[in-house]
Parts: sequence; C-alpha cells; structure tokens
Amino acid sequence: MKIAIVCYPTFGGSGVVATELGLELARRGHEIHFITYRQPVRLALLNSKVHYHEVNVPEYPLFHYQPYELALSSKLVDMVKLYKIELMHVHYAIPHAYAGYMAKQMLKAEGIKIPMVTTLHGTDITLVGNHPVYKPAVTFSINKSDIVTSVSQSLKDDTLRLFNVKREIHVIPNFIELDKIRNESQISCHRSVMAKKEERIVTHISNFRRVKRIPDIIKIFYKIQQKIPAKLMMVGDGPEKSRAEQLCKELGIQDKVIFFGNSNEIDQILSYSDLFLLPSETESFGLAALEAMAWSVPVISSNSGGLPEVNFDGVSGYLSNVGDIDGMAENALKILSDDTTLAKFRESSLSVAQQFDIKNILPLYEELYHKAINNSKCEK
Ligand code: GMT
Repeated sequence: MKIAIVCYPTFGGSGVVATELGLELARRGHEIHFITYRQPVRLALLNSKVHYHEVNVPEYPLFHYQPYELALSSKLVDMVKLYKIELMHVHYAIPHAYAGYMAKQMLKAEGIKIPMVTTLHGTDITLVGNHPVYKPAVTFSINKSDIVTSVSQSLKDDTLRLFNVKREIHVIPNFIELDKIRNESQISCHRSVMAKKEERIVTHISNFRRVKRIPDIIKIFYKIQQKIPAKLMMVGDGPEKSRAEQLCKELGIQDKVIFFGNSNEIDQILSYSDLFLLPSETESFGLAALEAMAWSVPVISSNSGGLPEVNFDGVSGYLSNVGDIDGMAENALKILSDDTTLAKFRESSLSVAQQFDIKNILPLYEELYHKAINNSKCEK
C-alpha cells in the first residue's frame, strides 16, 4: 500500500508511534510518505520506501497565526496525486484530522477517493481537544474519519464520554520494537560514568509538561535516596524543567539528579536504569513506561488513564493514586531494596512488554487499512 502518515515530528509519544509504525510498514514492503513540518526525530534514513515531504508555511505580514492546516491539506493533495497515495493515516486529531478531511474533500472534487484513518493519542482528546475552542472541529473531524483508532480502552472511553462521536473506535495499543532492543542490548554501557556501583538508577523521560507531575518525581526520589544510595536521571525538556531543578536545590539533592535535556540516547539511558517513574496526572497510554519495560526496567506509575493497561500492578511495577508520593516511594523501595526482587520485576516487566511487540500490533493496523481502502472503493 502507499500510505501518507501525518504526525508531529517533535519529541512526544504520538510522533514516535507514527514514525516507528511507518518504518515498520516500510520494512514490510509498503511505501510510506511522512508529511509534516520537520523531519521526525526518529526518522534517520530515507529510502525508496520511506519518503519525507516537508510542509512549509510562507510568512506573510498579514498573518498573525500561520495557517498550517491550510498548507498541510494542500501538501496532502499534491502528494496524494503525485505518488498515487492510497490512504492517509493521521496521528493526533488536532489539526491533522481536520486538514486530512479538507484534503479528502479537495481530492473528491477531482474524482480521487482516499480514505483517512485517524489515531487518537491522548491530549488531543483529554486536554486540548476538549477545550470549547477546538471541540466542534475535533468532533467533526473524528466523525468524518473513515476509521478511528485509540491507543487504549481508557482513551476510547474518554472520547465517547467527552465527544459526540458516532464512529466506531478501534483500540490498538501502542507498541515496541523488541528486536531492535535485543540488537542494541550490547551497546556500550556508560553506567559507571553516571552512578557508583552500589547506587540504584531511577529514570524519568518526558516533555516536562504539568501533566507529568514533575515535582512528584523529585519528591518520590527524595524519599528513595533517604533510604538507599540512588541517582535520578531526568531526560527531556519542557516548561516544568527549571522548577524541577530549583526543587532539587531546595531539597539539597542536586548532586544526585542529572538533567539530560532532550536526548537521542534514550536506549542507552534505559539500558542502565533500575526503575522508571511516571506519576502523571493522566496518560492515555504511557509509551515511555512501555519503552522502559522493554529494557527490563520496572515502572512506578499513577493508575490514571491507560496506565493500568500497560503497567500491570505487582508484575511490571506498581500503580498508585495520582499524587500519592509516599505510596509511590514505598513501592519503589520494595522493588529496589534487594537484588532478587529487582531481578524478578525486571524479568516480568520484559514479559509484559513482549505482549506489545510491534509484530503483534502492526497487523491490526494493516487490517484496518485494507478495510478502509475497500470501503472507500465502494463509496459513491
Ligand atoms: O504526553 C506526551 O508525552 C505526548 C503525547 C503526544 O501526543 O505526543 O503523548 C500522548 O500520546 C502517547 C502516544 O500514544 C501516549 O503514550 C501518551 O500517554 C499520551 N499522553 C497523554 O495522554 C498525556
């Protein structure tokens, strides 16, 4: 199949999922066209099966806001015609589903039928999309998609609760490429540079937005390091980072916390981590937790949103109520305090991650693509 993938190219779960999905589809012989404003961060190599088309929005003094969705829909129209693309898969409803729908209508006017699959990722529904400013357009574009998927049952439930959605929503969980991790598990390990042998390494990776509850991470770690020798790796960047650095200073633990900023060394860092913290306010899925588990790193998380669908309580880690800093610290210490317990949790977090191997998940998307293409051929 020839498939256009529209996504956010920056650091963030939905862009990562879209990119990894496109790359695996290409390995399986499909022709993939990424259409976005910058080359996605995880898209290193382009080849005959993997194309990237940049959306440019020309500056014009009259524009207070650059009309990105207009430029994106025009680009989609041009690329669909040029490469004879058969399907558009848009990740994140805002504004991608809206721009995709416009492209579909423009193409229809020229006698070209193209189905659109929309994948809902989380904040496009729970935080941003639900805002009255966006809600009518988000509802409209979900209902006008040919196929709608969500990355967890929890997100599907939220969508049906918050929006007047008339389409069926197919739950397809996020995934992980375990073969890649197996190949990379030999990567040279910089653990000794980061921590002493006897120190446990606790890690958090995110875009440091409020929803991630960054201060909770620092406070949980503060309690951990009071009981056992430990270091905290904070990976990523965003609005809450400087407050977190300040909090570390106030608590006197700045020497035990390393702030990496945005890093391309995620796999390296996870390979030497002992525990992953994700105490988010809400998380439609929690891809970062799954990535950690795939590296045999157990997870301490909140129990909100889709997290219980990924992090199995008492198996791959532990779940607690949002904001339960004491509970999360206690659970972390249960896992970290002796080597045998840690080894057991490491093993079981990997086996939970195996259920989300890309090999099990990708055929679910392919099946929906075929369905969408076949249905669209029958449409008048
Ligand atoms: O919250 C983020 O880190 C970014 C955001 C995004 O859209 O890129 O993540 C959302 O989509 C991810 C991929 O499906 C999910 O794993 C995250 O849980 C979800 N974030 C939230 O729901 C807060």
